[in-house]
Amino acid sequence: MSAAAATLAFGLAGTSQAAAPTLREAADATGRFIGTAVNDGLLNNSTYRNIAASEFDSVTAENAMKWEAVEPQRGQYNWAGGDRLVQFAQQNDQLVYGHTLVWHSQMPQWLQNGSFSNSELRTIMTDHVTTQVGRYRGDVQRWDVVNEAFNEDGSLRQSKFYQQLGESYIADAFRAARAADPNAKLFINDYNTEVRNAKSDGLFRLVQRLKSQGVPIDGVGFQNHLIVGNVNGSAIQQNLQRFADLGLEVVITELDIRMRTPSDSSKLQQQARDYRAVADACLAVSACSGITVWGISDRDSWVPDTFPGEGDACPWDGNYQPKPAYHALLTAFTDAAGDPGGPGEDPEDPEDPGEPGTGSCTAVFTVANRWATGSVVNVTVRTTQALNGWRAEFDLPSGVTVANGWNGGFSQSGARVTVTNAAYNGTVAAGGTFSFGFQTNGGAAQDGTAVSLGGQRCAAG
Ligand code: G2I
Repeated sequence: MSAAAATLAFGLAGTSQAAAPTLREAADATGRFIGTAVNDGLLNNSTYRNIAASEFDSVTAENAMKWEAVEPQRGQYNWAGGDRLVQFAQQNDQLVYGHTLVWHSQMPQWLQNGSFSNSELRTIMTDHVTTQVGRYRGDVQRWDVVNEAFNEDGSLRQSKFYQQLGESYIADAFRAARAADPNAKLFINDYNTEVRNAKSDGLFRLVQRLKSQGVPIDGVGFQNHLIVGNVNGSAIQQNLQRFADLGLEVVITELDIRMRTPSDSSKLQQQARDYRAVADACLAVSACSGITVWGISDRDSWVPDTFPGEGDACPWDGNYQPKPAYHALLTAFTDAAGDPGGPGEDPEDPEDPGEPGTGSCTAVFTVANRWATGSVVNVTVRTTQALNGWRAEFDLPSGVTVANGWNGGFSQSGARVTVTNAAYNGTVAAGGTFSFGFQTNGGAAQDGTAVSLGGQRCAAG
């Protein structure tokens, strides 16, 4: 267990007076980062500053590192806002996520309206990337090198760069960034790519092409500007996983979940469940290194300006009070850290469901039905090895118990449920599957819960 996890466990095991962990402590115990977009103009508001410093261990410039802010005149750079962010991060022991180098939006006028030959435009782009990444070499750990390159149908957006340079502008931007800071991780970032659809398929194919061409890309950012009541956690998890399976890091880069305003308690509760679903999706994918929320407070969010009548999308309300969404994020991390089969796992622990990705099994843990105080779950496990009797294990959320089960023998100790084969389904051929199901009391199970087989953690199937 890491020092942070030990601290967290100690904090939780204490009396009810023990201080709750902050988001960053809870995220740290899972090995993930929790970030926020930072609005440069608000850094002199002490409430804002305190929350940004104490609750987050990663910061992204909401606007200060965009091309129009950084290079307002050709070749003349203004680093004031970016430098303030880096200094803030260093004072508070935070990561910096650089946003963004090449984007069709928020380009300076000289670039937007200028006419350049193709080769001149390519040089302008690579010079900008080289200069900005070089400026923050060692200070910025991840960069959104290319932002929002896609149309909704999965084709490449007709930005100035694409129109003049074709798809190769993307590879050139990544190469320039790698040369300027070989240690920074380089991302492509987009919105409406959270689940599998035409746009994320286009992104997936592009990333495959870039990888096959040896272009230095390390990760994919998924913005997650979402709508309350319209969040499908397992679809998000599956989509993150398919990009992770290409050997890439994945990050939730700009999470907010908006609603029609005014809010009410049922919308706020639904929003909390939606935040939790996104966090759980990331936490279920080992290559998902962190989550950044796009703003701290509802009062500072970009949403109402862009979507009139909608808002209240952030984890803190307009008075900087934490909302149910905040507590949902916190609980997602603390539950994951406390789940020995989850991201905070301890491989030395004999009770641990095992290291992920051992390759001997895959499991699909599906919540088929849920209500306030219970759920119905189906689990299917595929094994690569022939089995003569089996034992499957998984953890339920705190307070949730198995009421009754089928196609297996069930026992529960604390959160841990152990299921052994029934008389009729213990023999499974190599490559074959077995299934069981159960009903819960005391709350619902979580879709995609990790399952182990004979002590080996199964990959999500
Ligand atoms: O639109 C939401 C986000 C989508 N993904 C990329 C992000 O970079 C983008 O962030 C938003 C910022 O949150 C806004 O604050 O990007 C907007 C611009 O596309 C930002 O808004 C702009 C305002 O529209 C401008 O009027 C303002 O001058 O911020 C500018 C700088 O303060």
